[in-house]
Amino acid sequence: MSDAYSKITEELIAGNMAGVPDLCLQAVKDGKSAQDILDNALFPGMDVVGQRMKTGEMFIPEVLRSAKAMQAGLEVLKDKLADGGANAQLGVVVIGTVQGDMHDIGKNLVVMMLEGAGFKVMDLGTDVKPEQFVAAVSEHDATIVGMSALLTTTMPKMNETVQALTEAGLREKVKIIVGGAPVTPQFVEQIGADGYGADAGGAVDKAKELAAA
Ligand code: B1M
Repeated sequence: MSDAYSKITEELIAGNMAGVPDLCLQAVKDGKSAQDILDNALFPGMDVVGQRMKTGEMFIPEVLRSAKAMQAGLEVLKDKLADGGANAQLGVVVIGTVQGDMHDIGKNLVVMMLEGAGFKVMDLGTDVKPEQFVAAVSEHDATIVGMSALLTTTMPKMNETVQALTEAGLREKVKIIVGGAPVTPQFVEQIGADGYGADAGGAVDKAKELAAA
């Protein structure tokens, strides 16, 4: 890892909300791509935070500061993550983190990349109940629903949301993409969703594929 990337990783772990975006901007000016900065500086930092959270070396307030520093870094990279399709009209995506789950960094990254690819995105935020997904699909005439979950305990809410869409008579109208660290392709099949994104880029590829189908 380069010194510049090590510094970003260190500052992310330390929760430096001003330093992380400044360093990301500097890396962009030095010719690094946004994706490279994500893959080799920001993601490795969050991995360390996750490990330290698990072992009790970091507590929630510290993890939150790191999360905010990561979000600030993402904001700086946002425009550079677009893949040039910003003028395309690929459809409307309703997206959110499922009920009971407050994790939104990965979901926000998916939102940024979908917008960059040319989708109109209605971001419902976190802790989104199945009935809120259903209402938003009708209200915005959405063609794709995206759900994110980071907790094994909230994954069943994805299944409940698929069922709620079916009961509301909307299942045929929308394609459903799910993702988040504990989600697997097998789980996607199990709940009858249409696609899986292992990461934000994968989510966008799947959304484009489903939009074209
Ligand atoms: Co939480 N947390 N957390 N946490 N947290 C995890 C997820 C955990 C793995 C940490 C650990 O123990 N090692 C663990 C979950 C264990 C499990 O269920 N298997 C955990 C826990 C236990 C908890 C609490 C229960 C802790 C507690 O209170 N005791 C609590 C739950 C709160 C709640 O949600 N109800 C909690 C709270 C928090 C904070 C609020 C402090 C904070 C979240 C802040 C925020 O998001 N605004 C937080 C954080 C930051 C984490 C870790 C450290 C980092 C998550 C993250 O942002 N990663 C996380 C450990 C880890 O993942 N290493 C952890 C970076 C992000 C870019 O990756 O979100 O995976 P990710 O997104 C990826 C892919 O998953 C994918 O694309 C993204 C990358 O390109 N993706 C999609 C995501 N959504 C997608 C949707 C798609 C497609 C792809 O289609 C629609």
